[in-house]
Amino acid sequence: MQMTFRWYGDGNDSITLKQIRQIPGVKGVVWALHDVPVGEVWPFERIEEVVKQANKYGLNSDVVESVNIHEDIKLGLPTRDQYIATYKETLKNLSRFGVKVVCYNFMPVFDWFRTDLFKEMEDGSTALYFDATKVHSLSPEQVVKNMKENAKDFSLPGWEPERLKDLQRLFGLYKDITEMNLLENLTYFLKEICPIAEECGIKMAIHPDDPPFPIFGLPRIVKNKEDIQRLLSAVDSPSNGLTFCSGSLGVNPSNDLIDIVNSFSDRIPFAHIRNIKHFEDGSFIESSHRVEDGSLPITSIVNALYKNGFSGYARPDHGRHIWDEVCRPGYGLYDRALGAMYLLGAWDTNVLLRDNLLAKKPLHTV
Ligand code: CS2
Ligand code: MN
Repeated sequence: MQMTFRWYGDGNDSITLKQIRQIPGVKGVVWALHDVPVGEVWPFERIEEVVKQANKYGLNSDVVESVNIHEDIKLGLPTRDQYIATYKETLKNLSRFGVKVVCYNFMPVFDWFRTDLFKEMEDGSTALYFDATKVHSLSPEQVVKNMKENAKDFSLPGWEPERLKDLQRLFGLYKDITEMNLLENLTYFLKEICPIAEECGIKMAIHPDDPPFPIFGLPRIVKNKEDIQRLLSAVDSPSNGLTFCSGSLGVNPSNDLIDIVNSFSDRIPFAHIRNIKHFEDGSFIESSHRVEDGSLPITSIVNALYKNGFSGYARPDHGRHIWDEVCRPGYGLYDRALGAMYLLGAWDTNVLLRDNLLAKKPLHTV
């Protein structure tokens, strides 16, 4: 397992590469060109710039999250082919810099969403929160307004203004799109993309739906084990992979996260590992990564990855906002760094047990 850390780029993140480098065990940044509009080719020079910046701090840039998918592809419109062609060009450009994994999602209109981005917790920290009752009384427009107001001037990944400018029109276009149609459109995309990705040595890793159930009548197709099985077998290529995101799949308590890891371990190039705490009414809060603080079996997930010989990339996912840090919702430094250490602690315990190294290690030479 290679530990990584999401970084929004120079001038777009309050967190520096120097800080990231100082988190024990973090080997790379998970990055994207957030300002390139969806559907456009990522320019070679811009990619080079980020890769060089990361390398200067001894960090790799092997994982990209996300190269977003144009809505015309999700909708299966005739114009999709031109956007698939630009996607291929982006993959080729990324591969020239050794990018190994591209995380993406296939959620219509909205990426992830919450009702509160800074919900106060008992210890005085704040965290992302999903209020299941409140959400039923909100219209899509209110959700967007709410997310924007909540974000306190920070930009949110997946909530790019260009994606949301035309909400009514988009909802209209999705009106007759069923789950099966959406899956067909994803399959069409993957059949085109996977051969190129294979040539480029890139693994495509779809992010599960967050939350993993349909919202506002929009179809969702990466919600559970059956969905994952269906989409991995629709295009049987090693480049058709999954981003295992515990916090997204784990919103549904009937998703058995360990079983999902065991079942698809050879198709998981990238893992997002974070905890959430369930409430009885279906609401949830993004608690610390520690098992006792939430509802998900975080250490057992790490153990399952270990037992399956996981050699891919992992990152702590959203963190709480602690120690008065002013940061982008879910993406501060401190709690995610604690998360990385917790995950590495669980991983290293497995390694130490295997190697029987629990006995005192010899001193290092100077
Ligand atoms: C999510 C998404 O994991 C996350 O942080 O909140 O924004 C995720 O980056 C995308 O869905 C992946 O395409
Ligand atoms: Mn995630």
